[in-house]
Amino acid sequence: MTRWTAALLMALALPLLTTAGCSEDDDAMDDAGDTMDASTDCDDDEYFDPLAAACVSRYLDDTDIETDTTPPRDTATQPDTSVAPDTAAPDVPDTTVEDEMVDPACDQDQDGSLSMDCGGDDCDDNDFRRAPSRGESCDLIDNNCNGRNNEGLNCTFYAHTNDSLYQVDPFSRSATRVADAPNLFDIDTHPDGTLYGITSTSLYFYQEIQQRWFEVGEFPTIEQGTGFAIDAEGTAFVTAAESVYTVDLGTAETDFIGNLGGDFFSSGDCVVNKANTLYMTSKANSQPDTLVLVDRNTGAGQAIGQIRAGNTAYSSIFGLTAGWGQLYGMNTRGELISIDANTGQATLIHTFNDGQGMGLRWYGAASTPGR
Ligand SMILES: [Ca+2]
Ligand SMILES: [Ca+2]
Ligand SMILES: [Ca+2]
Ligand SMILES: [Ca+2]
Repeated sequence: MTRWTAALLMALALPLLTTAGCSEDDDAMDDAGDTMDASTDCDDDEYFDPLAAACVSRYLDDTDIETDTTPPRDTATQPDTSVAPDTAAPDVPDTTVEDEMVDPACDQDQDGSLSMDCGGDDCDDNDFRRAPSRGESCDLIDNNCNGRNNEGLNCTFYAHTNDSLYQVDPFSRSATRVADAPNLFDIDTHPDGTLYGITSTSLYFYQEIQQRWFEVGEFPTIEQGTGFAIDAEGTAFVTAAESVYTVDLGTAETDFIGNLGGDFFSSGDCVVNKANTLYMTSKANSQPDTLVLVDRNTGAGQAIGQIRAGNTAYSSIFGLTAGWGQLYGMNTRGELISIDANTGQATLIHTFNDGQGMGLRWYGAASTPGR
């Protein structure tokens, strides 16, 4: 580069640099001057907006207000969530306070629910088995105080006539026919829920889904088997005339246990209750049915008492069943009775008719799986 060339370039560059620097400084100074001037000039209810380089009202206009209404929706949602726990929380301490300050006269059955007179919701303050906090169970009372009894529960056992299988509800006193029955003498329920039945010659089981009976096998040795019961371990017993047998539910093979002894003669049925005790009904000539305790190991019988209610004696009790801690009997006159297992004392619950004025001829009954 020659000295001349360098001098020329300097001459060209200097004005450019000077021009650029001078113009920026001038603008900045102008802006600063404008700002100071404008802010000074704004009214009291205005402020100076440097971006718009103008005075702007300090108050929101309509557009601003509309935009600002959006956030409250969030604010509205948030309080809701926080309110819920707040409302729930006071309930707990309130109850505790009530419990602590309960007047004994307001909870006479001491089930924790106050009587209606005291502003509580105990539908029966004289019965601790009834309170809104109770679960419903199969019996004659509305346990949970909702005005309905045994709702949502299956409170039935199976019973049969010579040709039909029924589900019997001893609480609502109803019998619903569910299937045919192959001339059964008696039935009972295995702890696994399977229903078995015997005829004079064979063992059957009931397939609930198909509503059909299937034969397991023929009895090789039993004659006149009339009573049939299955205990809590699944051992099946047959009472036949003066003898007691066990039956293999898989093959229908039988084993002789022993004779009943005395004057006992199987009149229709045997049953095993919740305590795994074996009972049967026995009939002597022209006598009412007697409840008999049977020794499961020897077959020996022991009389408990005649099955009667005062002067009324019950006979032809072909169905004995245990359910909900109670022994029931059913006979050929359509009668359903409850039986006291300690005395034989009976109470008539209901007489079922066949729809033509005659009693349903009950031939057998099965215990509930839970007894
Ligand atoms: Ca109470
Ligand atoms: Ca109560
Ligand atoms: Ca109820
Ligand atoms: Ca109930």
